[in-house]
Amino acid sequence: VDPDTPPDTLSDRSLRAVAQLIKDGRAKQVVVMTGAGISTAAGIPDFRSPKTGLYHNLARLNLPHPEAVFEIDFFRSNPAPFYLLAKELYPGNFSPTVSHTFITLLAKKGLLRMLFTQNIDCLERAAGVPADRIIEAHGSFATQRCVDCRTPFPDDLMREYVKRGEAPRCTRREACGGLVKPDIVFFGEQLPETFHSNVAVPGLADLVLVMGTSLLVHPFAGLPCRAREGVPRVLFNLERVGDMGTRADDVLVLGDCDSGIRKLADELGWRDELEATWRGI
Ligand code: CNA
Repeated sequence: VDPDTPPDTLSDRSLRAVAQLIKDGRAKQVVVMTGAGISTAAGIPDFRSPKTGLYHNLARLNLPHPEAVFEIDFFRSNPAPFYLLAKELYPGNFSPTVSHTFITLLAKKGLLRMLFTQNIDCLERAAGVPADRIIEAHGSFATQRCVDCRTPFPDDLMREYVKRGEAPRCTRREACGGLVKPDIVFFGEQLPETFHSNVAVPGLADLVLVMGTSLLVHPFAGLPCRAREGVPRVLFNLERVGDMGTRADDVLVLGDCDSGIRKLADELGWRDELEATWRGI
């Protein structure tokens, strides 16, 4: 979009204008879309950042290609690399960031319509975002089951296996013996039903916040496009991604997302509450 094109809804393409929209009560159905970039400050590497990303560091595991760690056929033949990674990423090892906490504040204030996350680290739940406001589009480590007979596997046992970096086997009475995998979506697997049943929700948003995602993985990457024309969409990311910035009401906040979120909190007058809530988690 021509930078001179005036926005339809915002007074200008700035965080101050976005904050004003919220303060005026004109943004009450906020839809948030997040990815690995909101958890890097918690110490969890993203996939694709050069040098620090997980894919870069998976080179040491001798995979045919880095994505193989999340491919179901590769997992069946060699689950060890995935479990090495699971040991590192398992919930409980990390704390939510300022960006996660901001989403909790939106929910507390009754402004969060829905959070769509690609993350599997469960940090949104840990930050206190209500479960019924979260769509974990790529599943999570919260539950697990046998890849063959689909029988769920107990959480406490799973935790022990993951701590040891070992792949558990199905313990169903009829001795299935299949590999157990957390309910995170691997390449080629269906997204959870809750994603499909809520996929139209971004069309109901009056404000969209996109944070810490490369918007490269479909169908998730298509969610921001579902916002109606004239609905402001704000990107908090290190780089410009997807079609963000192509609409007159898009605001690009390039840089680390915690800094961007703190700026928005400043504009809203929520900064002290944000920091206090974050410290209290
Ligand atoms: P990605 O493709 O690795 O992209 C991350 C994006 O975030 C990139 O555009 C980065 O520039 C940006 N970024 C990194 N750090 C910051 C930061 N501090 N502030 C702002 N922006 C930042 O990750 P996506 O989530 O887009 O890709 C989808 C995959 C990654 C999903 O299937 C996830 O399950 C998967 N993943 C999840 C986690 C997690 O749960 N924390 C970690 C790694 C990968």
